[in-house]
Amino acid sequence: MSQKISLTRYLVEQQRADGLIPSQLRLLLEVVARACKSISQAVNKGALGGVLGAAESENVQGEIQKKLDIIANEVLIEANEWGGHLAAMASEEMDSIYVVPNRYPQGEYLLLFDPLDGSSNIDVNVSIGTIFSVLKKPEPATGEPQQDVSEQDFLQAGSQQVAAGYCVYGPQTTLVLTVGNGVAMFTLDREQGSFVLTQENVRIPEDTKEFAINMSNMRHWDTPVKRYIDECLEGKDGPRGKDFNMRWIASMVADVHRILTRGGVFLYPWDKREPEKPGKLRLMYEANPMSWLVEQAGGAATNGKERILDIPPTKLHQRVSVILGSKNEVERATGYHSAL
Ligand code: AHM
Ligand code: MG
Repeated sequence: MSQKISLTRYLVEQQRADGLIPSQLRLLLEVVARACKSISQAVNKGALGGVLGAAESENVQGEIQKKLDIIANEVLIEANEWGGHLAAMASEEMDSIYVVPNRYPQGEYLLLFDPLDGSSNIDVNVSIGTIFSVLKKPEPATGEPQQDVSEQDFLQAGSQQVAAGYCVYGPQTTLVLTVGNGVAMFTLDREQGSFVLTQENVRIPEDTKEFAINMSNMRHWDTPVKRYIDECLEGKDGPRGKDFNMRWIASMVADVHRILTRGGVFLYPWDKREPEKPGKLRLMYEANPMSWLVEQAGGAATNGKERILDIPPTKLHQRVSVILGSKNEVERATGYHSAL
């Protein structure tokens, strides 16, 4: 790319070209990007910043929080609450929604985030990231008065998202974004302090020879998932007729980033360890934004039975089974579920 295009310029040009990014949404995305820059600084400092290790608290899902989980959550809230672009926020790390305090103007958007995904990788210096999803606060029915924002307003299917993305803190800090017309990637230029467009029209190849799953859970999987992985493992002498490679980073952001970069399939399926839970990953903070990015790049995302973006959420911290990535592989693995 001969001329550097900053995130700001990209958003302004998108707004001009197709009106997909109204001013409030543009401000929102810029503020999220600024917050990610600041989280990236904290992540980079590591032990020097005293940010590693566990905090003394648990989140709503009973998981021990890391210091950086809490710092990242606070950075995102403080950055976003005063700009007038948001009505409320919801986070994987907070029990209930955070309504913008009434000392600030209320905007029309709702922001959801997993402030620091891949927490188990923080202390071992492996890539982690921030995932975010933006919805519009529903309009009251005609003639009805404007209601205070509530948790119910957040319970919209992923297909209703107006923007989604993640920022991966790895060897480079990269922000990946969709507003519904493809996927763009921006790399943080630390000298300039700005995100620079480094890839547009990201496409996921439809076929792949790479899968990502936590193999240690194999004995707990359901038959269709076991069949799919068994066939991959049989390699070129098996029914797939090709050898597969495996990668599992245990940071969804890093695994999805690899898939957006060179293809692959990612699975975090339901398993028998906790049969009452539909899966480990969270629909609203992880699966929906990632599924939309993957679809926008030509891939697919299902829970084994249906398109993730069509699932009507019933609660904020809902979990879901996830199969996403290269289209033909996702279709095959999903097909094995209905073959039963
Ligand atoms: P987190 O949001 O608490 O970090 O958990 C989500 C992460 C995903 O990033 C990753 O795909 C998965 O959990 C890894 O799980 P496991 O440790 O079971 O391999
Ligand atoms: Mg997470």
